[in-house]
Amino acid sequence: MRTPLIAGNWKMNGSTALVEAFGKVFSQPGLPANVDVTIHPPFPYLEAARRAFADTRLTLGAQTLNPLHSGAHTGEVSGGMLKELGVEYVLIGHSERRELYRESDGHVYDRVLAALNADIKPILCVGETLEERDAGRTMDVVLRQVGCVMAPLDPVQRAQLVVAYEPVWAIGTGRTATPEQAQEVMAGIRHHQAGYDEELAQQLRLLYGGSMNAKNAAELLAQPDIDGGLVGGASLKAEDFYAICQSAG
Ligand code: G2H
Repeated sequence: MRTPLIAGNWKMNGSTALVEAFGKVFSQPGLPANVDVTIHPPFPYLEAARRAFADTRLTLGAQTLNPLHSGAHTGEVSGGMLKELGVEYVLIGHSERRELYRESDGHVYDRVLAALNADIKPILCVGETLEERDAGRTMDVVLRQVGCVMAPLDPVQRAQLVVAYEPVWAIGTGRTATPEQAQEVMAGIRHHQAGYDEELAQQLRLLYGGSMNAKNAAELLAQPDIDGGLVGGASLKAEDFYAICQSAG
């Protein structure tokens, strides 16, 4: 009943040639009918991606946005600008932004609201560090990160959100959470959301992220509470990413 979503997060990687390669590979038939796919290139490639993906099932995503509408904020990009380019999803609260750019839970919430106000679906990224996992604090951390965003939203807003669980220790390390570890946390997130609204909790799409690749995707995606993936390194090769999307059907 939940449509799987596979999101490719290019981070600060990519080129016009990579955009074109994705356009070509994804114009082949063979993608399962019930899978949504979004690519999150760096901002400068969004316009080229819009053109290259026009005849494919690929939709456009961004990696962040500024919470404000416009103004004197050199280097920043607003939700309205992304919407004008055709962006449908935006990553918010990725651990790299939380850590490297000091984005707090409050900043994350402001960005989620800005995305919703621009009619862009936020993909809220959450996850614990290895230290937090070893201290038995995984669920406390993850539910705090989800709860502080979800709680103030109304049901219409909550229905727009996607949540990506990305254990920080699995990001870009080649060390993937086991399907059981990922399932346990994601079932916990869904159970927590059911406390607000059972129906919305059943509709909420939960993605796994952290060294997902063409080899381990099928096993992760077979878990009952994993509805898709947020893929970094393995989204930089069109054929590998296509294979991941195929295993989501
Ligand atoms: C986690 C993920 C994509 P990777 O950051 O968001 O990256 O698949 O390289 O671990």
